[in-house]
Amino acid sequence: MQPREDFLLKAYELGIIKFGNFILKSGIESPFYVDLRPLSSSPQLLKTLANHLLNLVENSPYELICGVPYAALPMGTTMSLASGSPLIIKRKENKGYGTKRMVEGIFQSGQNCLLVEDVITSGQSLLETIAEVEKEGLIVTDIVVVLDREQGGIQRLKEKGYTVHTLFTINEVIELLHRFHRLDDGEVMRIKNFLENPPAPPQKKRLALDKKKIQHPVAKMLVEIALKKQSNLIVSADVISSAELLNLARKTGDKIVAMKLHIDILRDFSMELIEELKQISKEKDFLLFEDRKYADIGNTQELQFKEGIYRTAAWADMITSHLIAGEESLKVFDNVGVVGIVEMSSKGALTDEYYVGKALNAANNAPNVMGVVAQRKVSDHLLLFTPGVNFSSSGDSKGQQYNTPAKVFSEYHTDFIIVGRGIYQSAEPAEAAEKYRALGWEAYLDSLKD
Ligand code: S5P
Repeated sequence: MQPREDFLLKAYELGIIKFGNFILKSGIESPFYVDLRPLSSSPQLLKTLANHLLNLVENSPYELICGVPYAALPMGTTMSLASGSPLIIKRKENKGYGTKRMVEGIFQSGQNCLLVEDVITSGQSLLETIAEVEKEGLIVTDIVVVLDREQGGIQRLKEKGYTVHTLFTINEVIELLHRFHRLDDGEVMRIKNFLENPPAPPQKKRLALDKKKIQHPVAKMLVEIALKKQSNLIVSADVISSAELLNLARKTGDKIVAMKLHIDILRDFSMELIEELKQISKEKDFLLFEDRKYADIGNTQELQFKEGIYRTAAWADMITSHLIAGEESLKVFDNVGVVGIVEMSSKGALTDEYYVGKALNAANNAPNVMGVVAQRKVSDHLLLFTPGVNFSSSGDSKGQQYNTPAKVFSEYHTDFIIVGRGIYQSAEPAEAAEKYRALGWEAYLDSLKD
């Protein structure tokens, strides 16, 4: 018996592959289930596996090793111990607590990092990990995988130019187990049939917005409007006169879920304007979102929110606030949905990984926070608002940086795009808003397919 075969049979005895009927994460019913985590219970087998994997990549140019969390973490560690190549750790998610980066360990940009994965199916989680690792300036050329379920993942990675080394394919595992009498003919037939004609995953019936564990009543209202209008669009009405503002509200109101305001940039603010705006927002069904970006101690924020000439508390459905003063200071924003500024779109913004983690922590702890402004997916239950969206420009001369709706939906998994100049500076704001709504919604639906 070859050493690989011996390893596989021993691993099988540990329970890394089970046969029967299993519902996979995708909703597909599968006749087998693979879980390599029990391997860690046999240090000897884990060492053997690490040596097999290291043999597969002996000619690869890596300097660092990274296991895709969680199952491949012990494998990566064992490979690191056996080979002497340093390990780096990619966090599964930035949960917001603590101050940790997405990739931990000592490394330099430009170093080549070998990724280790236990099982590859569609390749999606590997692609996400690769993106995170590359974002740190590391180079990924080679990936080593213990088991390929032969469902297109390898192909997807190869198309993107990565070299994938696999220890076993699922067909090979089935054949081996059959040859060594661990599987009978009937079971082999059933499994091969499944592998040759993989069933389509059940249709995703619910939209991502729908699925968010949304608690805040204003967030619920916003999502309801979004689903009704098929729109993820918030127009940023950064105009300086009441006439322009009302005009924009009338022209774009049908297409948007909310109108974002900087009420203090108006030259002719009045409470009458607010009354008219409220009227239009009711007729056209959108929320009023004051982008005040509060950043002070609670007492001052309360005065700024409730007093002064703008009396924001009297009319805004949503407001933005920095989180820099800490969660206690957010309590003053009652009867309104707070959107916390976690990460800014402008070049050189000081909202680095460290800040994002702390800000998210404060956002998570404040019950009146319904969402955050950021340039990436940061939370499962807070809505994500992404400004810096424009089809036709890559930025301005004052530090703003733009992305397209397709990019922010597919890469950041944003919930709402915020578009300012792309709409209000257009010759036809109504048409521009419709374009951002329609293409934005399409990009959003597309982003749910993966
Ligand atoms: O990080 C941020 C946060 C916000 S709220 N970057 C931003 O651009 N914004 C706001 O979004 C900004 O204040 C402006 O009102 C809008 C973007 O406008 P645009 O004209 O650049 O699309």
